[in-house]
Amino acid sequence: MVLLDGKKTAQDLKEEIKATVGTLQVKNQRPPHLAAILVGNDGASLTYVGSKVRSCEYVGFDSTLIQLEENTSETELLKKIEELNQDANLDGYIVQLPLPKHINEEKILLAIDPEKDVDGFHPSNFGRMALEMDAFIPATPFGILELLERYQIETSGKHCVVVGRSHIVGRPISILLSQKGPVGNATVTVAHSRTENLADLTRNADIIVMALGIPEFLTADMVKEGAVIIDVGITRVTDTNHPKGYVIRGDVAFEEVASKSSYITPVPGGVGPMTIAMLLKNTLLAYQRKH
Ligand code: L34
Repeated sequence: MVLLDGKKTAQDLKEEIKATVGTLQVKNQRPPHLAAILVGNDGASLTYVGSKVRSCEYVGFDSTLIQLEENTSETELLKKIEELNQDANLDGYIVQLPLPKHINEEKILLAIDPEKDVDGFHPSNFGRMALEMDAFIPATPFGILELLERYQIETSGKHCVVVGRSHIVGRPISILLSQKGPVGNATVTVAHSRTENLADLTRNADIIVMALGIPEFLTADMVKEGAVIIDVGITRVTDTNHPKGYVIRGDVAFEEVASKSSYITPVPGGVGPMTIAMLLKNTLLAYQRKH
């Protein structure tokens, strides 16, 4: 079994991005600039956004964190988005999800200028991605492709089962893995909460992408010997023995599945750090498009 070390790969990527930013400095050009809007005080969102801001600083990007109160109105948020759309010194920005219930997520994502949509969540980017046109690819699926590529894992002709159909992970990764390209040409099955006989599907999979959000759902009996396991799940499970009061669990029962797999991502330290590195990559791409 080989561990797909997302933490290390993300660090390699950040070093590469940092080196590119260094060459801009030499040419007296301003660095790329990423902004993040966070509405409310969700603990996990604060961690993820904090990590995004710190990573920007590490690679030499400018970053702006816009923290808005939980009770911010949809109109106020739309106003902020319009400001960011107009800001010529900003290359890209994200609106961290989930948003509070009183805000219509679809309306917000539609308001983001697709040229600055480094999350790739705007329908224009999603559509372009699905049509194999130049587009921002959502950071989590993009990070999975990057991991598979750097570890030289063959996807062509392989049966890949994606468990989960969310707009930000399951759906886009299922499209991307089936497309032509260096990491692609897979035969993809999308499974979800209404799928019957899920274990029959996963037992036949060469590659399994778990993006369900149910801790330790995938067990050893559901996996073929030698399968590649990508765990996108990241749930905080209460644990009073731990100083933070919780532990992080993926969608995979790691110990038992790991011993049967050929490659597997850990949680934490797998797909999560890759998501952050690929957001930086998209921001650099947005910058390079303009320059
Ligand atoms: N707009 N909303 C928007 N864009 C995104 O790309 C995200 N996502 C998801 C949630 N909402 C979003 C993220 O950034 C999930 N996500 C994310 C980012 C980073 C990590 C996990 C999820 C991460 O760094 N995980 C660490 C552990 C962090 C911890 O201690 O909790 C890891 O090693 O997996």
